[in-house]
Amino acid sequence: MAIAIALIFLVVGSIVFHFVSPWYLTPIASNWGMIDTTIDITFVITGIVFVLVNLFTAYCIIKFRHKKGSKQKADYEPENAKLETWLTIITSIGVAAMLAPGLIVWNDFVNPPENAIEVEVVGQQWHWSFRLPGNDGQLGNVDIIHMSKDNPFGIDPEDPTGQDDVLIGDSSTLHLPLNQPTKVLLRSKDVLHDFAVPQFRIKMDLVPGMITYAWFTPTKEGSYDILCEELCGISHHAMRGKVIVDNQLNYQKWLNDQVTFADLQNIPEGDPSLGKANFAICAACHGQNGEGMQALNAPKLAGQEPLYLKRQLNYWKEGIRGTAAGDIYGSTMTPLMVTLPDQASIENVVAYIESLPSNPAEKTITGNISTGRYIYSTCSACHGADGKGIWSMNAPPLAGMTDWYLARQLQNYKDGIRGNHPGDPYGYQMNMMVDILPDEQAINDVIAYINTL
Ligand code: HEC
Ligand code: HEC
Ligand SMILES: [Cu+2]
Repeated sequence: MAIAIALIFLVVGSIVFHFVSPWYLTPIASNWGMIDTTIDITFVITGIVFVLVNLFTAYCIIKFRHKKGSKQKADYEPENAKLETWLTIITSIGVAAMLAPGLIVWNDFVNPPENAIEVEVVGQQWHWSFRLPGNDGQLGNVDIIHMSKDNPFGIDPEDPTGQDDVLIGDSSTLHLPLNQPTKVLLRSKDVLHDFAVPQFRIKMDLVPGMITYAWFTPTKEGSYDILCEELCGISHHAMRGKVIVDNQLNYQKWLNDQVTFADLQNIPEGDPSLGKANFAICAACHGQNGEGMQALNAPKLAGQEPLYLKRQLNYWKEGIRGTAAGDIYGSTMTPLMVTLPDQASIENVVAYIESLPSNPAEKTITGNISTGRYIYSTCSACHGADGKGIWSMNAPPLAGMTDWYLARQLQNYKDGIRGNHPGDPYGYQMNMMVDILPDEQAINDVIAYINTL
């Protein structure tokens, strides 16, 4: 009897949960309403079967349960052609009703409309970048042999159709025009990833060595998260991007602000001799040789990865770093950006910093090295086992840099002072990673280990 009651509770509870649960599909923002309909049909059919089977079981338990003194015996009836025929027919109809709508949707899903625009989405551990075709409407050829720090997409420099390709490398944010059918071409640089935007109801794997695709029409303006829904390594959860759906006007405005492959190739290399003049001001805090000065809270810059330095300087320029409440040290850099008025001056000063000799900074932090080594096994996925940083992960070198500064940054990430700005997808990764550092002791331990590298 207890089992029968439990079954009835299970049925009633499940139905109530289904209708009042706060965890349901996110509001849809694309043309794929049919996918929701398919899910609803599956819910209804499996729901009816679930209710009937469980109530029938409960009914049998109650009706045929053992009663004291009764001589009731179960009939043995292994064959019942009539019942089996009916059950087979009903089950077949149920299964067909669940599969058929799915096949219809799938057929639409793999056949993008003629007027769909193409956008390339590139996945790598652990971020997203995007490429749009530019004025000629064609994406240039790509090949891994062309991939380098200056050409992260691997665009063939000889291919004229690639020159005007619009590249969105660093921001992890893609804009799309409202009501425009869009086909995303999916490419992975390393392992399996999966491009998913829950509000669009699309989801497709990225497979190294091939180009997969999906299509959708965004139907609501707004900002939506791009998730990687394939377990793709240690920081899979931090692989986030954004797609912002704009009206045509705002979309064009955004598009015009983006750089093309040709723009990037044409940025003149930084000139260290010009950068030296810019660096005179920086030296006041960061030291003559960019070795850092703890008294002024200014970290070592010599030996730091140039791409990372440029990104940080641009972050200060754009107010992405140094503007958070409580960022007393970061905010000292903000007014100095007037001394680097354009991209060329940033290139120059970074070229000069690159030319400076780099000696390991003085070590000021001690901690438990073996605990630190254990913690660092996670960090090494991005910063390298040797702590020298991995550029394709966008993670800067840590070994030999000023340790008190690294400790402060870890605290900043923990406090949300750094990495919380929507324009800072890499800092955001660190925001998620510092969760494995519960307290100051853990920070000191991991830095103490980094000091041994
Ligand atoms: C008034 C002192 C001061 C001057 C002058 C100064 N900085 Fe800084 N800089 C700082 C401080 C303090 C920090 C640490 C910010 C933090 O803790 O978030 C910093 C951080 C940086 C960082 C970040 C390093 C990292 O690893 O994240 C870079 C890059 C940098 N400065 C470059 C420069 C350049 C280039 C100049 C010259 C144009 C310059 N700074 C001038 C004080 C200064
Ligand atoms: C998912 C890859 C990833 C992992 C794992 C990771 N980091 Fe980072 N880390 C980054 C990236 C990317 C940046 C650069 C952020 C930026 O550009 O603003 C960074 C920046 C940092 C900085 C700031 C450096 C500076 O000069 O300001 C520190 C310190 C740091 N990481 C330490 C760690 C430690 C310690 C761990 C392990 C607990 C760790 N990271 C794990 C990707 C990672
Ligand atoms: Cu991924």
